[in-house]
Amino acid sequence: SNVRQAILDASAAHPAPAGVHYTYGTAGFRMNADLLDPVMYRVGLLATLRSKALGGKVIGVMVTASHNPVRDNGVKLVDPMGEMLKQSWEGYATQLANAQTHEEVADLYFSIAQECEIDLDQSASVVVGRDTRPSGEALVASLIDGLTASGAIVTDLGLKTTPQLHFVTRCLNDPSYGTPTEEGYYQKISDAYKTLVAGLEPLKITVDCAHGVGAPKLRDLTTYLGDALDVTVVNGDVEHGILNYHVGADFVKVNVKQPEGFDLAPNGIYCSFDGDADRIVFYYADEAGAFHLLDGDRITALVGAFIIETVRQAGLDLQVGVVQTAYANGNSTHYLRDSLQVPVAFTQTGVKHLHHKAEEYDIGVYFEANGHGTVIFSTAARNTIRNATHGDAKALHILRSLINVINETVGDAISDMLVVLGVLAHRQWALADWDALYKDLPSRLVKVVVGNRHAFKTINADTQLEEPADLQARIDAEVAKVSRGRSFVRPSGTEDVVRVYAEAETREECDTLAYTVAGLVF
Ligand code: 16G
Ligand code: ZN
Repeated sequence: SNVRQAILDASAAHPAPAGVHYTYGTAGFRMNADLLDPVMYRVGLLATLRSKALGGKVIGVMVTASHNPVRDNGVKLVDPMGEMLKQSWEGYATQLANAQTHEEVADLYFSIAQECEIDLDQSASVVVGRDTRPSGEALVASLIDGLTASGAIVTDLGLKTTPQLHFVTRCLNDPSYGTPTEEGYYQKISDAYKTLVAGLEPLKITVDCAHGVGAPKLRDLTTYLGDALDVTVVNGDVEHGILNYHVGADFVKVNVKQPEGFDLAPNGIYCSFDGDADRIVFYYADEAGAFHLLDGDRITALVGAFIIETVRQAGLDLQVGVVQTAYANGNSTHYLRDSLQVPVAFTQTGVKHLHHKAEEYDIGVYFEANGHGTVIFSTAARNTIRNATHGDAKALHILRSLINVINETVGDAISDMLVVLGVLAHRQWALADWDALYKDLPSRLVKVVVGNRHAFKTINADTQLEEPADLQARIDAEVAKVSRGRSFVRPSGTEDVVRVYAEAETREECDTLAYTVAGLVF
């Protein structure tokens, strides 16, 4: 057919390197940018198929490698409501990426269509965004080659944060969510923030943008926010190849220290985004100059507690629940469950798992410890909040504005920043007050390089190992030796390592546990 010939012809310009195996994992495809050209072309073909499979709904494609170094890049697909690509399609992505010849690429295009009973005459529509990586433009061009060869209507949005791309994708398919443009995004969340904090003292924040796309986008947002918030953007050099270098949310969370590039004034409000602005962590220095990190667990505690209280004040009968992963500090779970009496569920690591679980509540709050997360409202909850006629007017006002500050499609550093600041403004809290909600148990995360990380199989939301046999029993024996001990081992989904996590009552016990378990794994 003509389409087959077009796919073959265009594929010839995107030859695959020999001996590289590609995997569509939790973060899509992600690796050294030099290896990604053929992958981009083929992802273009798959995005067309995905759109056709869903009756022509708009699919999103984001080109980014998030917090990875600037030499890397990556790509992931976004389903119509702004959620991650349906899991059963990840296998097709991997198959296409690993096809050895152009013939095989074309064959797969048609065999996937057949397997999924896709009407190839159906139109297809795809929106594309990218972060600031220098490799991004050429990779997007290759992606568009694939989209064009397979006949999709393409909208190239250029530079976007990952959450902006999710937002626009959602709005294109669901106009009730907002106007499907970057301006529509700024307008919606800035209007909502202004309403949320109306009459309160405006806050001041300094934001480390990891030398990434968050910098220009946050500057754009500030023009919409006016006097409602005083924002200083730092680490916004997107020109010199220093993306994520000693800066950004991942650097701060992993090293538990401030990013380079600026000083912390005592008791100021600071936060760091990651390279594509879908993660955020907060921090401050106290009077003595000591650094205090407020990570995703703290955001869960702050936002979860505030929402629960406000729902109760509003007199609404809505179930608020929290979702965490095994990496959540034990004392954050303790605080949520025992002090706040909130149901806490656990899932495997990876946003799609948390998001899915959060959908089981009327209002679901989820943040990974690394700072990726959001709050989602069921349709029923949304209607209840919108239509309530009795109940405390102020509490209802807060909930109605909060819904629109939140980007429900995915964790969003810009939107999460406003949510946190909105809560702090209402509580009239400094970061030290937030920090005082509970005290973290000492914890340690260790990477272990092993022969074959796929030999490690986890169960019970990553908290236990099923394989290698016997290893879990030996870990349990070590955990039993320390007070309030907890430790688990899981293979990384993004690096060729096994991760060991440990926590315990004291720093010494925690470190002993971490290194002993790492020794068992090695
Ligand atoms: C990916 C996940 C993130 C998770 C991380 C774990 C998404 C969008 N991102 O970045 O949620 O925390 O992987 O990495 O799902 P690891 O498997 O290397 O520990
Ligand atoms: Zn990211």
